[in-house]
Amino acid sequence: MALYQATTSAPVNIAVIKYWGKRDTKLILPTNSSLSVTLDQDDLKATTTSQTDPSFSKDRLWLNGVEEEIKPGSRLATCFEEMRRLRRKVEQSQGEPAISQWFIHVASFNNFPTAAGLASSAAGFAALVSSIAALYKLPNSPSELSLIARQGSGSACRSLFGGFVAWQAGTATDGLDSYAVEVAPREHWPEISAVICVVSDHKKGTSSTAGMQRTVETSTLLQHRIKEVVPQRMTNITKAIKDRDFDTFARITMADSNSFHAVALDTEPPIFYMNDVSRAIVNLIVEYNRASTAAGGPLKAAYTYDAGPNAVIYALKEHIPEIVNLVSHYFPQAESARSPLGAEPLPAGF
Ligand code: 2P0
Repeated sequence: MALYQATTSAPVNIAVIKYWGKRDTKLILPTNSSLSVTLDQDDLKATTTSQTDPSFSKDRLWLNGVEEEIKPGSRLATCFEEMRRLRRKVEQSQGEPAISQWFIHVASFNNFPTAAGLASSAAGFAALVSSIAALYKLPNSPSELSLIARQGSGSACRSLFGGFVAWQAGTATDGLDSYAVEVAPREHWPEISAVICVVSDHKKGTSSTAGMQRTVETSTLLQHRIKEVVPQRMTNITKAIKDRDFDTFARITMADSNSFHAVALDTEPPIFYMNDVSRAIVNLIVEYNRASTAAGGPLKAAYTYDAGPNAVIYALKEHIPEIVNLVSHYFPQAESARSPLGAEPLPAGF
């Protein structure tokens, strides 16, 4: 029985303004700000338990029951070090017991449907940091903890919050102004939902970490995206979220997905994350929206794609059944895992 133990979980987030490119690869400082929506369904999260005890002989980590090596100087080692640094501050200023000198054991599980093909690093590093923060009873805010999760994996800093979250790129070379902030809590816009269309559950060909660095080194289009495109979109989508304006939210979301995949294509050698099925889903959503707007209605759905072929479709809850029927009709082989952002269970038979 360990002296200290804590368990917390962290959700998956899907960016609508994409993070793609680092200005500092060690500190994980991005070339542009990004913004995500948190998938707060119960079965899309990482749950992590940390323990510390004087009898432990080294830091250890298990992912879904399999032990991972914590290499010196690695992102994992940095997260452990940074959390100890925060604990030492509390020990020194408030006379708390000096447990930061003991080793830590961490066990993390993610319960994503394996076919969902969702990146696990964001939820994983966020859960790691929040569980050690709970273990150490740290007084730090989620934004302060996001500075550490960011050093595990950039997108992880956004999973310290639920709801709508911005990662402010910052300009400082020490990274102290590069952290996540809440744009709006989940309850602000409960009608928004996501449908995850699993196009392929194979591991992606080019990792995000390697791919984005190649883009930074070789893409001229990225400079335009960083300087001209993203800052305006961050402002406009933040306003759309605050106003619950789905039409603007959808336009910007789709435009930014297109822009991210365009800079991937503008990389040398080019990176293709979307495939023919991904592109067919884009066309389906474009036609679905066109039919609505032609009849004087609003945009009803927004697609977005990360570093892989799977589609995430954001829509208001009232349109979700229609969208699921549409996708299932045109892609009868596809397994569409509906993910209402609320707590509804996955419906059977999708
Ligand atoms: C995002 N992605 O904003 C973008 C969109 C993929 C496409 O964040 O090197 O796994 O660990 O900081 O966070 C994937 O990048 O990369 C990512 P590292 P990460 O969600």
